[in-house]
This record gives sequence, structure tokens and C-alpha cells, in this order.
Amino acid sequence: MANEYGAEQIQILEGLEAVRKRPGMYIGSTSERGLHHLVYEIVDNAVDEALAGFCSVIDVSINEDNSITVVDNGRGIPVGIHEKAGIPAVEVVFTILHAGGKFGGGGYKVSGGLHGVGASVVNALSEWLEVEISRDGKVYRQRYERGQVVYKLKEVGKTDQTGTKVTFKPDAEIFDTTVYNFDTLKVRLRETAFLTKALKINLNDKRQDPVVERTFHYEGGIKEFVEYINRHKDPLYSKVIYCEGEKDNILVEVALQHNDSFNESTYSFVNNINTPEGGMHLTGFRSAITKVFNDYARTNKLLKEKEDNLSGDDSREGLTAIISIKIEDPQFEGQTKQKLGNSEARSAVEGIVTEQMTYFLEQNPSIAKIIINEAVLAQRARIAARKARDVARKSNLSDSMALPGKLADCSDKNPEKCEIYIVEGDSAGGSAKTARSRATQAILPLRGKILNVEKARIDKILVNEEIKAMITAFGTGIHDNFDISKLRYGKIIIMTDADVDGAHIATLLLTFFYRFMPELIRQGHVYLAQPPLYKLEKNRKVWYAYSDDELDKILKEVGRDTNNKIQRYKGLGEMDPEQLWETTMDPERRILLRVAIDEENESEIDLTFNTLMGDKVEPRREFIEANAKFVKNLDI
Ligand code: 28F
Repeated sequence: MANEYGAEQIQILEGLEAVRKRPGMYIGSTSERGLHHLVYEIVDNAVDEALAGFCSVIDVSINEDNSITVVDNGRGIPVGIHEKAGIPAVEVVFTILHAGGKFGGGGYKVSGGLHGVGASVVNALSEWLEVEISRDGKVYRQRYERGQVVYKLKEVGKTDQTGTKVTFKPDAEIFDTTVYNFDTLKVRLRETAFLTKALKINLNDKRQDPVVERTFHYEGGIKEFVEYINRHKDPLYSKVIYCEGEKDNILVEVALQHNDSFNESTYSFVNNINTPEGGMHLTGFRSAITKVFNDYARTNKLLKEKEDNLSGDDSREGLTAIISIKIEDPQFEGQTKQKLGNSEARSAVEGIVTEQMTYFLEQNPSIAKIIINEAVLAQRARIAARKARDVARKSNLSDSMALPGKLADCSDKNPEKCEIYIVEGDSAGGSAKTARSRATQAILPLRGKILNVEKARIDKILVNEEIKAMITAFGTGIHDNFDISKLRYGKIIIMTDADVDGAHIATLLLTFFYRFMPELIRQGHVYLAQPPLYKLEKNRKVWYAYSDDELDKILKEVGRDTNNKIQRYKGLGEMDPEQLWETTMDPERRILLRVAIDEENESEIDLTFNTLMGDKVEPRREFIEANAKFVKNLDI
């Protein structure tokens, strides 16, 4: 048989070659993150089949060789010859770039990973991929290697089931690592299950003996998601409030419940994709609840006539909420293209939440009273904090922006060049002030442990000296008033001792940043300094080691003998200014860890802080034993 390439095939090869040449363009990166994206792309296709109403179970397995198998019980990808392409539809799905929803009849592709590029990209980036389809009583199979067809679609058996099974092995030529992380998949698949009511997702790790298996199945959907997020907190009332509706062809679902903490944990999703930067759907939600709470408070005299309206921050104190919308043509804006721009989404969410929340409060007056009273308390605390600040300001006779006395500021005024070191303790602060490069490095020493913002209300937080000092030094303001353009330093560097106390202080600081100015972290301005653990001296030469492994390596090079003088640093205070400069502050030589939010799993970060910093001791112990994941080593 002649095996000539037609125009179609050439186009296909060029398309998939482009994916292999520039994988980052299609899946974001070739790091561990990109590796996991492959799974989400395939799972998302199965989720689409579930959203279309034809699939109820998805099985995901990590196989022994780190290949992945995804099985659904949907209709099975069509196998008939695709009219335009002249090949089976399934081959179109796996070999033509962006084949996604464009070929489908009717419905639209709603779910989809960050890049929503589909099965052909996974195929192009896999050493091999096999698809098996059960449909019309038959089982069909096709295999590809690095995106290229190995054999034509063939019938391999009979069946009375329907569905699609895909197995792929990520290409080690493409990815930095090809080892899957069970927990990463677990968190994401659990989230997908919460967002897709009644869909059952099984996850198996076949690399373990016995096989590790988890099932995610939530009849209550995002209602159960809210309960899950609040599971280590104390809710103010037992019901989860739920609103659902459709407007302008946009499906809207909202679930919320207040807890006795002072923080907001709201997560928004568009077509099952997390939108950490929010956008129109989030804006619509926020204006709706602020308005509904104020209206209810006024009508029922829970706010006195002369009292101010509740602010957005007041109405969201202790709020846990999920906003999930499905929209046909989502437009993403902003730097990272993660902010929903469709203005019709705003009015859809605002309209539905306003109507249904108003009704809910009227029907549940005792819950309404709890919510509004809490918001009124938050408002009073906020006003008290403002008054306290005003008094402090007047007694100081200086303007509101007066920089804190302990701050040794830098002379350069260009924020991009400037950095601020937040230093544990006055003595290390003193060394850092001596050591620093005055033009661009500012030093703010902190005394002892800083306030745990996870356990205090805003009025207590804003009178805390250390917190006040940081807020004024950074210049950005907090919460609703946060303005990144006012940031006075491009890098905010936490410098604490390399011991348990130091780690605790760093966590307290990160908690404060995450709760009050999360954009600082999101936009990559927050860093952890890495002081060395050891100093090794030999024959008047000096080495610094930042870990035990590194010390071992150095010792291997220089030889283990009696001329070695090894010093273990117990704290920054043991270093003289010159050593501190050389090892930890000199931009040419230091190591900085940039703090990042794993946006894929943001609801877990929230849990991380709550678990580490909240009141309940048991979950905290478990967590410390299990992992420590909110800091990523990106910038060395
Ligand atoms: C393990 C991953 O990918 N499941 C899928 C379907 C079902 C249909 C479909 C998919 C047809 C031509 C685009 C079936 N019957 N699991 C999956 N299940 N795709 S992907 O159609 C795709 C279109 O090209 C399907 C009738 N209509 C659609």
C-alpha cells in the first residue's frame, strides 16, 4: 500500500513538531508542573464528557513505570472517519493541534487545564500513548510514539461497555523529571471532584505495594468543598449557604459559610479552572454580598442609622466561599492571563447571589443575625484600629507615612533597585545595618516573635508595633487598600536564624503577608535569605556550607583532617557583619529563595497556614510531620 503523505498529514507533523520544539508554550513549562499538566489535560477531556452528562466515573492510575492511565465510562471518542480530515475522529483528537472543542457538534468545551490545549499536546510530549475506545459493542485501539501514528485504529475485541482509556508515558527527552507526585495529583483531582458534583474520581498509585487508592466523590459539590476548607475551623452556623442559577448562558454556583477566624478564604473558578487573580465573577460576588448584608442590616436595624455601611472587608471577615461559573467564551486578562474579563460574568454572579442571598437571609433570620453581628464587630474593630492610628499619628506630630524608627532605610528611591531585609532580633539587625549596602538595602529589625495574625482581630493586629512598622515601610497598604504601585522595595527578604524559632518567625511573617498583602507573594517580591549553617576554615582559607550535604561535599574536596576548623552557626548573631555580608546579603554571592504560591493548589495553602497557625493542635502536629510545601525553591 502506498504510504504517501497528503497535505493533512504534513500539517499534522508540523503541528506536533512545533509542540515538541516549544513545549513551554503549550503546557507552561517542562518542570514537574508541566509533567502533571499532562494528566490534567487528559482528565479534563473526561470531565467534559461528565459535564455533558455521559460519564460518572474517572479512574486515574500512576503505573509502575510512571506512565499514566486515565479511564472514563463516557460514550467513547467517536471512531468514524472525520469528514474534513479523512481519518478517524479519535486520530484527529490525538494528532491535530487544538482539535479540542472545535470539531464537536453542539456543546462546548468547558473544562480544561491552564492552557486548555488537549490530547494532541499530551500525545506529542509522550514517548508513547495508547488510546482504547469501547463503543458500539467493540473495542478499538491506536498507538502513537512522540505524536506519530504507530498503527491505524484497529478493532481489538468486543464489549458491552462504553468509554475511553488513555495510557501515556511522558517523554524523558522533554521533561526535567518524569516521576509523578501522588499528593499533587490527589489535591488537584479532589478539587476537580468538588467542582463536578456527583462525579467519582479514583486515583491509584501502582508504584506502591500494596497499591495506594483514593476516591473522591462529592454529591454536594462545592458545598462539600466549603465544608472541607472549614474542617479545621469552627463555623459560626452549621449550614453551608448555596446559590445556583443561570443567566446569559452563564452557569453560576456559589457556596459559603463563615467561621470564627478573621480571614477570608475565597476561591473562584471558571470552567473548573482556578482563577487566583479573580476577575469579573469575583467582583460580582463581592459587591452582591456587601450590598445584601448592608440592606439586611439596615432593614432589620442591626446597624444604627448613624453608623457607617459595612465595608467589603467587614462583610468577608471569617468567610469561606467558592464561586464556580461555567461560561462559553472565557476571556482571561492581566499579566498572567488568569483574571476573568467577561463583564457579563459580573452581572450574572451579582444578580444570582443578590437574589438568592437576600432570600436566604429572610428565611434564616438566626443565621442572618450571626453573620451581620460578626460583620458589625469587624467594622467596629476596623474603626477602633483607625482611631488608634489617628491618635498615634497626632501624638507623633508627624505625617501618616512617617517611616518606623527602627528602619534603616536605603538612600536609593527606585523601588526596583531596593530591597528590605526583615531581620530577626536587634543584634542580628545591628550586624545587618553595618554590613548592608546602604544605597539599595534597607534593614528592619523585628523584636522577638511577631503577632500571629491567624489568631487576632484587625484592631489588635494594626496596633502591633512590628506589623505597623512593616506596613509603613512597604508603603502598599493592606487588603482592599493594597496598591502594588506604592511598593517601596522590589525585594522583601526575610532573614531569620536557621533553626526552629527562625522557621517559626518566617512562617508568621509569611502568614501576615499572605493574609494582608497576598499580591506581594503572587508577584514574586517575597524572599527567604539563606544564612549558612557551617563555616569551615583550613590553612587560612574559608568555606561556607548551607546544608549538611554541602559540608560533606566540601570536606571531601579539602580532605578530612585535624587542620579543619568547623564552626556551626547557631544564629545570625554569631556572624560578624563582614561574614553576614559575604554569606547572606551580598547580591553577588547570597542564595535567596523566592516564595511562591502554588496556584494550582491554592485552597491547600490556605489550609497550610490555618493548620500551622490556628488553634487546633492535632492537625498542626500532623502537618509538620507530613510536609512543608508553600515555599518553592525557584531563585538561586
Ligand atoms: C481518558 C480520557 O478523553 N474522554 C472523551 C469523549 C466523547 C466524545 C468526544 C471525547 C468528536 C470528534 C471531537 C462521543 N460521542 N477521556 C476522554 N470522551 N470526545 S473525549 O467527542 C469529541 C469530538 O472530535 C463524544 C458523541 N460526541 C462526543
